[in-house]
Amino acid sequence: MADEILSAGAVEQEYGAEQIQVLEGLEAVRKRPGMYIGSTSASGLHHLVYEIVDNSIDEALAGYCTEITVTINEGNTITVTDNGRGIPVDIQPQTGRPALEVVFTVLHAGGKFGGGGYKVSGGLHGVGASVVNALSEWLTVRVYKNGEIYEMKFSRGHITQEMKIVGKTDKTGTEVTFAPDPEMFDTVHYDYETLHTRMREQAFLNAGLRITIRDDRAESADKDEIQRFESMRYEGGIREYVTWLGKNKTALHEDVIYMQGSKDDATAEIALQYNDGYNELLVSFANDIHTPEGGMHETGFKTALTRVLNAYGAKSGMLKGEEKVSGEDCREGLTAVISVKLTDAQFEGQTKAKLGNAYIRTLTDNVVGAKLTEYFEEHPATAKAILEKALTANRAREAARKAREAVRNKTGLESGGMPEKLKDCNEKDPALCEIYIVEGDSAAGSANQGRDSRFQAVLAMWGKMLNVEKARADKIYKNDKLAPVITALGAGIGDEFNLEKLRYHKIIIMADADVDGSHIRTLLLTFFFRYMRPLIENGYVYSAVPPLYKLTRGKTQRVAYSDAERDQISAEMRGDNPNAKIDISRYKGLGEMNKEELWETTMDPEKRTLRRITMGDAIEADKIFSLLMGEEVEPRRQWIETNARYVVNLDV
Ligand code: TSJ
Repeated sequence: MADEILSAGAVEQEYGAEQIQVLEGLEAVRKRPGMYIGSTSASGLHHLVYEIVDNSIDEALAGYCTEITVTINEGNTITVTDNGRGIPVDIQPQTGRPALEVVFTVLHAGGKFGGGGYKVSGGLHGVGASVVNALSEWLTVRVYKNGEIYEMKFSRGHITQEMKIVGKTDKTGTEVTFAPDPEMFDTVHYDYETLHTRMREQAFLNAGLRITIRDDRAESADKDEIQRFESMRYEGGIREYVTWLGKNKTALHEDVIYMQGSKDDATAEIALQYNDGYNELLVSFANDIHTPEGGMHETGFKTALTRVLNAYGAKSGMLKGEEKVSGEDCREGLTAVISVKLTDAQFEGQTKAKLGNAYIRTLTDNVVGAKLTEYFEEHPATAKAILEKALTANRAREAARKAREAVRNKTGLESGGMPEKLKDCNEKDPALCEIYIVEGDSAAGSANQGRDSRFQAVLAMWGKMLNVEKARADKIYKNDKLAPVITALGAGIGDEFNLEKLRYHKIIIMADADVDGSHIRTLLLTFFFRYMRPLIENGYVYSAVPPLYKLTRGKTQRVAYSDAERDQISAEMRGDNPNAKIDISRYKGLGEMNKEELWETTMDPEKRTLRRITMGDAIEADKIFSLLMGEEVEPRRQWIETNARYVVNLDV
């Protein structure tokens, strides 16, 4: 056990006081990993990669690194390389140890989790190498520098090979490979798409930096639906990010509007474009860290945007007398990315994902105030189109409010009447309650019978898919497919959404692994993303993971959730008997499972797997949804073609 290795008794004979302190630091990481990486679930596992990559991005920000490569190796180890200067290897006067060793063995304050303190580099983050080291079964670092290749190895934070020269080189850079410790994490399986999404985001935020991601695992080689290699470099930075986010939407004006400004050490960059839809997509970052809870940079942006549009309206005569457009009106159909950089970022809020520095509000407000006014003066056609849209939004909002009131009164939602298709649970404490949202009556029937009705509710979804792309709030309240979801969850939608009224803290989408299932997931995620975003931000939404195969040998039955697992279990069941007959059948859909099977494989909290939906997933769903519902025929055709092949693959 790791904790035995780290016990004080064992180290005292070998190390001096300083080293004991070092080990106690890393022991603290292993005792409370959640404090350092958020959690020990899949999210924490992926966080290890981000901590390492952040160091390379710092090197890029310092102007010395142009390329970063992230590789998922066979066995779910990760290699990160860059072509920077290489971590310093000289002996530090304070510690008498090589700087490289200190980077990996001393727990640094600062970064996202502590306040101030020592920083490895002049960069903005990247202090987590020792945390990753402590949580790795093993870690190897190679530094290419001074014509030499230096190498050092560790296991669970302990040095297993002192720094030594292992060869010559004419390159410079750093290469780190680590194996996440299975003793520390619920899972050590890396998800390519999760890393891909994050790396793409980082490539957008650091214009010109090339980030390559590769998946070298054998398990993904025979599945051609998995993209195994992607090299990303965006010369246009966040301008291109906005173009990419709005790819499947119809833009209201051709050019992305880009604004930038700085004061002292702080900089603010904003890129935006309007589309003809009704939704707002505002993505903000502080020091390249996503701030889904917003903060001062978002506040400054919103205030200035509203002010500039109202001023333009008054000046151009498009707004009469006292007429005004509201903040929400001004953000209808807006896609915007805000990226600020500062040296003393304060992260606040529930998930430390909200920027607290007040001077950033002033900076962002000033930049948008000045630059957008100037842009509107130079591009009056664009300004008019945007203001026209805000005015229409203003009128529609009034109408929507009236419609909503009318529907409420008619259906009596406020009296607590629950939808017919909801089979509720007995428990009343939302923190203990789960709701399975299931498409189709047969799957919902099995789920109803299979569930533990003490704490699990089941909502059957039915009815016609509403095009949320082209619908305002009034239509959503009236839609027969979505209204029961709103009622069952109990927290309202849009600006009236109230998390405290939420009736279940686990909202589980249960759908088949086929095109229809993927449609319903996309619809629900898009709906949650647009109208109940705090659900996703707070991690309340999950996707159920039903098994793909049933394996039978005589009276023994087991299930597998992937092709790789199917092969592994089949080998296990066969044991030493190569002639054993193992029957493998593929589950065609949830409706095909009986209630016991469904409970055991997909609903029993002791045995099931749930995938937590991230903001990244939701943004992706939102894009696919726009594509499916949008007017552009060609991308839609392509998506359907790709996914049709996916289905063919599943059926092989
Ligand atoms: F996480 C990590 F520390 F292990 C790590 C650091 C992992 C990876 C993949 C790269 C890096 C890293 C660190 N890349 N580049 C650097 N650069 C420095 O540490 C560095 C180099 C030179 C100087 C200098 O002043 O000469 C200063 C620094 C901080």
